[in-house]
Amino acid sequence: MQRLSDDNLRIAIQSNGRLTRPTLDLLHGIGLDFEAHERRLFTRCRNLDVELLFVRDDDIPEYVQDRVADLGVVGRNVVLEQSARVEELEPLGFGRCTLSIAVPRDAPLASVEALAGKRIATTHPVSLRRFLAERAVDAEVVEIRGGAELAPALDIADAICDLVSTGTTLRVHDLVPVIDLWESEAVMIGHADAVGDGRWGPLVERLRTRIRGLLMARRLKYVTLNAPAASVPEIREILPAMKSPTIVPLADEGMVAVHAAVEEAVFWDAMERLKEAGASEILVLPVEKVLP
Ligand code: PRT
Ligand code: ZN
Repeated sequence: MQRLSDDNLRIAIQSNGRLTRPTLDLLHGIGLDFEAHERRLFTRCRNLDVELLFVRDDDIPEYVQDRVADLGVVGRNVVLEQSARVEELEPLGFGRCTLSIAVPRDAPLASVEALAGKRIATTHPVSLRRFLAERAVDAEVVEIRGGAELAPALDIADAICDLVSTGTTLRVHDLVPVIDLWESEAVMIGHADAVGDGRWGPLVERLRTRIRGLLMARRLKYVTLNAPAASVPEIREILPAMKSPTIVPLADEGMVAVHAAVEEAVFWDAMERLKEAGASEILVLPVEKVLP
């Protein structure tokens, strides 16, 4: 495949699949100004020296390894399965799934040892063989192209090894997961030469900082509240702020306003305890971007 030009950093992304929408949202979120046209191979960003290459996800690790693209966004599972020589730069928090071995509900195959001598159908033969070798289990790996969940019913295999996210596919086919091999999520990968000190290093670093800032912002809320100054020590304990909170005196004697960025996970519980500690007018605002 020919490069459009050497004037742009090239990022390979999935053209049409589960990762496409969250990947486009992420790239827009970090400030890349572009339009994604269906059935176009390339698109250029208007505001940065970046171009996007839209391809099948299976091609992305190899394209980055061969420097057809400098960076890529792809499931870690694809990188592992292809043993591609690329660097994993940033976990992206979407496309989460687990590679699991599953068996028919009534099969007594709940342990790794019980798989010895059995047939396991998978589209992830490299990962499965590696796992079985590590555990010294002698099972037959049946390589298939897709639809692993059908293999036991068709008597092609006794078990399957497939990606699971909600678990619905397994349930519908009366299968139960018994062993997890590893977890995966979408990751940004890069070619070592694009990441280092070379021509693109500074731009790659900027993009990575923005990604981290965007992902951190999604986990945070900005909380402002009013409280008696005497309650501040207790409030600081309840609000595990990113850094020290901002505390400003109010016109009312003995009252302060507290501003803090807080992890959303601690949220409702913390709000109720704040009220009990004397806080009032609690405002909770979304955080759009963070540059730590
Ligand atoms: O056309 P192209 O080759 O680009 O796409 P694709 O069809 O190969 O991939 P796609 O779009 O289906 O998935 C892209 C990536 O999404 C994968 O490489 C994973 O990193 C990630 N991902 C996350 C998943 C799943 N969750 C997932 N559940 N990929 C596939 N599945 C399949 C799984 O194989 C099984 O068939 O969904 C089914 C199970 O889903 P649940 O929700 O029923 O458990
Ligand atoms: Zn694919």
